Amino acid sequence: MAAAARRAPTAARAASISSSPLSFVKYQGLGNDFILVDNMASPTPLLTPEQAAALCDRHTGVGGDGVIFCLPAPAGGGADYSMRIYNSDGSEPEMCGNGIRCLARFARDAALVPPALETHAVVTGAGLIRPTLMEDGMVRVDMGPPILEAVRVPTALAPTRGGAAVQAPLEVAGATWLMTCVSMGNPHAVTFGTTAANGIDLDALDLAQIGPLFESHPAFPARTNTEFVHILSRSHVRMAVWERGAGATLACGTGACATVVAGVLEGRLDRAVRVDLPGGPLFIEWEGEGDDGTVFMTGAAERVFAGVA
Ligand code: ZDP
Repeated sequence: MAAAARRAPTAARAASISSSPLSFVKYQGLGNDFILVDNMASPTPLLTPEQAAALCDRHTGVGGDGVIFCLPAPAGGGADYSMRIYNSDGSEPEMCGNGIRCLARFARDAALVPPALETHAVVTGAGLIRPTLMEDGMVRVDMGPPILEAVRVPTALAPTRGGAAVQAPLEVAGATWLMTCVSMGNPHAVTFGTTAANGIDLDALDLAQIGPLFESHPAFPARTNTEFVHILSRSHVRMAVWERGAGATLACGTGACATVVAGVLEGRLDRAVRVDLPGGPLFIEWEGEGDDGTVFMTGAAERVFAGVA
């Protein structure tokens, strides 16, 4: 499967996005928006990373935070389909939480799976992930357990607890931030701020200025998604995200999962938490009592429009 978020070549803003007409459907989950492509006839994405980046451009393309391809599952593995995604800069992440909710809706809407199938088994760069289409239109996803071992996140920050980097200090923009590093298949660095207090004043945070300093910090060899969190209670937080390869987005599903895992590890949060993102709420539950429980994410996913590029 895909290598971890390969750095994309500079996206060519091509006048023509592909040589032959490409049908797509636009979906969004909490304002995290994606261009979905039925790629079931081929194991290779129908677009190059450069073409995907051009489609994602909000001025000269369709507009989106990424392009998601619904590809055939490997034969004999029992999965229903595979997911690959390119970020809006053309880099390829392993997983995408909001995206997989959109993909499950797309697979049903486009009749790529039997209509009665509620839980889909999806092959991703982070292994087999299982979204369930709920009767109320929400999608609940079994995201699997988090990866906490610092070298596997990956982060070069020195582990502070077992193999994990929990409240590990990191110098950025003249301040010492306390970072907890979690992989949900893709890398996340979660911070509740520079002290043990109740998190960050998100209204005062200059995300566009500070986000890239975390994303490309040498402490994160595969770059990182960064979550900035304000605590409202042990079961309710606000979170802002700077995404690897996509910048400030309205929501990040894997980031919301990573935030709750980090909050539990730091002793700040319970294991069932509402995460308010700029685009709306996600509901996260970390099962069990130890570090190896599965994370469940529940949230919306909606079809916006279909088109041909
Ligand atoms: O890891 C990355 O490079 C992310 N930008 C991938 C996208 C994550 C996403 N926002 C999510 O919801 O998990 C789609």
